[in-house]
Amino acid sequence: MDFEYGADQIQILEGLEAVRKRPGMYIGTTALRGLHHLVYEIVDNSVDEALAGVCTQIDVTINEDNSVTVVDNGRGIPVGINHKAGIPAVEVVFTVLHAGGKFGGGGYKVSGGLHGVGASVVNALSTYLEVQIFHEGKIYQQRYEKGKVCYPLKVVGSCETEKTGTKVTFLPDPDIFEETVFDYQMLKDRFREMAFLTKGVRISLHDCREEKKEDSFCYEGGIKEFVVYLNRSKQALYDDVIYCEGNRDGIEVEVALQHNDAYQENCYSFVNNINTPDGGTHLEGFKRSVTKVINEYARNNKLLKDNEPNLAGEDIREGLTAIISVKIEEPQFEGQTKQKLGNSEARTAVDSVVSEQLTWFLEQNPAVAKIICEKSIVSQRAREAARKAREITRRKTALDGMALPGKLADCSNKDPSLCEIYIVEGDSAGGSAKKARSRDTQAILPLRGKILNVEKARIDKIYANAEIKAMITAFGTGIHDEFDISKLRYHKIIIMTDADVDGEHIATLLLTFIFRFMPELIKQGYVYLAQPPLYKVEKNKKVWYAYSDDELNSILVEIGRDSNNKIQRYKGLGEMDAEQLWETTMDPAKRILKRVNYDEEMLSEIDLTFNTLMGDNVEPRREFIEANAKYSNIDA
Ligand code: TTJ
Repeated sequence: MDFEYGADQIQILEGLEAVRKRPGMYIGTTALRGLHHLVYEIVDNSVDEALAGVCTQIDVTINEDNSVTVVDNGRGIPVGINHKAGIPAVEVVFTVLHAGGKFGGGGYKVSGGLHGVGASVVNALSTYLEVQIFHEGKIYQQRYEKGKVCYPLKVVGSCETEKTGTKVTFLPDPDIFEETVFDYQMLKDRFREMAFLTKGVRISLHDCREEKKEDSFCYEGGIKEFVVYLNRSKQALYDDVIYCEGNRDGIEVEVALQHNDAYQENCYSFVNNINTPDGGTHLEGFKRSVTKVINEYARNNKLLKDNEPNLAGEDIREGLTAIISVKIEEPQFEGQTKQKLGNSEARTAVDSVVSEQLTWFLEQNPAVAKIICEKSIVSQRAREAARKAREITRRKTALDGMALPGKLADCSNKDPSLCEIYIVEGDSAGGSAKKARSRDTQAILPLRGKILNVEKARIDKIYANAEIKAMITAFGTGIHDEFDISKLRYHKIIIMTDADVDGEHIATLLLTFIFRFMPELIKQGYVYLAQPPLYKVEKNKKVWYAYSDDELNSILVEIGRDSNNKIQRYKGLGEMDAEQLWETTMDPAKRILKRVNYDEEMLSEIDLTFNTLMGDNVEPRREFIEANAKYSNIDA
């Protein structure tokens, strides 16, 4: 190495050594999520360049060896000597902790949260990292290994003089990361989101590994198009996406919103392009202004009479899809997971921009204003009706000491950790399950017919639904604010439906209900899907069950394909008698259960995904279940 290390460089190395010693302190985790953060960290630099208006294209490639290449057509990281450090600026970017990608100020640096730790952290955690800069007809290059400089920045070739940009390739160090294989879908989802949040930039993703894939995202409409995308499987209540934009005291505010005919509130907030699932001051400012402006409009236009109470925020936000995006120079994050914005000036900034521009929009678009007010008033009435209904149920349960639903065949054991409840589709399968079960620990709750889609029903109708009431009382935990996991009566909630499309649909609806009303049950791993067999094979009085086509084939190979084989394709649970149902699906010693799970950190993403999947499109929902129901024989 022909490079003399001075005191500055030694300090630098100690800095990066600290990153390798405690990677978790810098990127949160060395699991899959942390691995992907490396890519976001690098791409964020190019996005900053796009935000400055000097970069239009970002290409990300997952190479065959799982290294990643990011190329942009920005101005290029400066190659000149940084006088404070005495080395080229690009070297500072990759070797000095917290140097960030900014030189000469301006822009919004991301701090706190999980991003914004700087490219040097990526460098420190990579087996190697190579950077090329295209600048004034020359290609500059430098390589690092585990954060250490391999050679001083050098010119390795020439290019057209107009061409500018930066290219970075890095290979995450397997000594640091538990997982080094990138998940295409995870990157794709994030880049789509980034493209929505940075209007006009094109972000392309290429997978050069075994299964070749390619996606490209570019949205001229930015977050307006994001709202259209989120509402794509729903019916919008009006054509316009309402859009507000402005700058208050250096805080850039951008908001897009549109109501749909569903009842869920879908407000997603971002700070410096990073999702804040726990909201914070920006979201509070948004909610406050919307509530204020709509009430004012409704009063001024006599849509709300003088003697009627104000609309509550939740009434107005029923069926509302919104993106709230702020850019702030020094964001402060609060809360346990540091994902909640704390700066009070963000509250005022969003409130001011939205109040002004939403008021103006409503005045210009009275037809849209009327639709929003009327929808909110209907919601207000439904909420009032639901409150009354809930109060009645609460009083009843208090008096009756939790009257269990009549259809429930409860188990005799009272230790929840040993108890299971099977939620069974249909009365006939429910009957077989009741006969088959082990009475001591297995309870059966048969459900009749179609299950209510809680995404598509208003709250008063949900509380009035018999199947939903039965599940709530059987589980024992209560819901929402009153949810108490310590009251859970069964530590396994097992959804048992037919192994066909209808069965999967019903399972999805049940999962949706649990996810929306008692997410903790899924979070803590209490929810399972039963796996009934697809085939029964009989030969010479011996019986085999197959749970997949593959398994059927291997059984047939094993026992030989001949005319003595009798193969039965089960169309539903109802075709099995009690004994068969026990043997194949309910006997803890033999059955297979899939646990439904998602990890805490992915909650916000799943929430986004979940909403987009719960429209009328059946196919993606199934994918959701399959992707998230990890296959595990938990009894084995
Ligand atoms: C900063 O201001 C002066 C001109 O150059 C600006 C800059 O640093 N631009 C820039 C950095 N564009 N792209 C990057 C970048 C790209 C990648 C892939 C990785 C990193 C660390 C920076």
